[in-house]
Amino acid sequence: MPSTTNIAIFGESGVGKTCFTDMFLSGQHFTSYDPTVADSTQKEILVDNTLHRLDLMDVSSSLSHDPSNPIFTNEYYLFVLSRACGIVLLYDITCLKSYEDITTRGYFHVYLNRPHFACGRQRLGCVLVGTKKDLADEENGKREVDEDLAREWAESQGMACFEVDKWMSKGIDEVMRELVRDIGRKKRRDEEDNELLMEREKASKKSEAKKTRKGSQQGMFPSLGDAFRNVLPKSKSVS
Ligand SMILES: Nc1nc2c(ncn2[C@@H]2O[C@H](COP(=O)(O)OP(=O)(O)OP(=O)(O)O)[C@@H](O)[C@H]2O)c(=O)[nH]1
Ligand SMILES: [Mg+2]
Repeated sequence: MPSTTNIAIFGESGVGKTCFTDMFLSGQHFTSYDPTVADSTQKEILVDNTLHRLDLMDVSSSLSHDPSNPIFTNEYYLFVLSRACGIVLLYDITCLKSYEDITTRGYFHVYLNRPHFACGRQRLGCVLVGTKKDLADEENGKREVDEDLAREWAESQGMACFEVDKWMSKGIDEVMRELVRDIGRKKRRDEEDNELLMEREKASKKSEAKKTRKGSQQGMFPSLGDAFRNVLPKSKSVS
């Protein structure tokens, strides 16, 4: 049985987090949602011949709350971050503000809360996803976020980006597959960093031990000269 990977879905209020989550979990977006069909937050998905079980947390709160009482510091948000290995950053293609919020404040606060990441992780898997592609594709479409703008930002942060709508079951599955791959990459980078850190610690302990051995070979009181210099009376200066 595959182990469970927790995924958080972040985004402004109304961008389509619940529709996205429900389409992935049950193949239906919530306007036709039947709670008796999909009562689980988990789904198994095949990624590069390996089965993964994903548990989705639909974080249904606005990112633009009062800054004096930001969601990012509330207990629920920290709880979500302490469980998640991957994050879907959602914005609405027809709402520039939702894009700006998630790619600046939203993303920034995720990284500000690094100490709360799951299992001491330094990196989380991430994907950027624009929703409501159907509205942008319509004649006289309502697109406010240029696809290239989103792609450039995502590339600059080392993540993939997608555009979907709430009917795109396969497209949403593909988003989640890419996220699983990114989680794997980030995990490997964390492990490499940890190995490097351990090697450095080992090397510095070794060189400390070498110094101590050298000191004891030079004599018991190698720094007595300095100590005496401070104790001995200074020669009087001739005025
Ligand atoms: N046309 C279109 N409408 C969408 C799409 N995704 C979501 N919507 C609509 O956008 C509205 C908000 O969708 P939700 O999934 O409830 O958004 P949310 O992010 O969960 O909202 P909160 O829970 O309030 O934060 C609903 O009326 C959806 O039907 C989409 O891809 N295309
Ligand atoms: Mg919702």
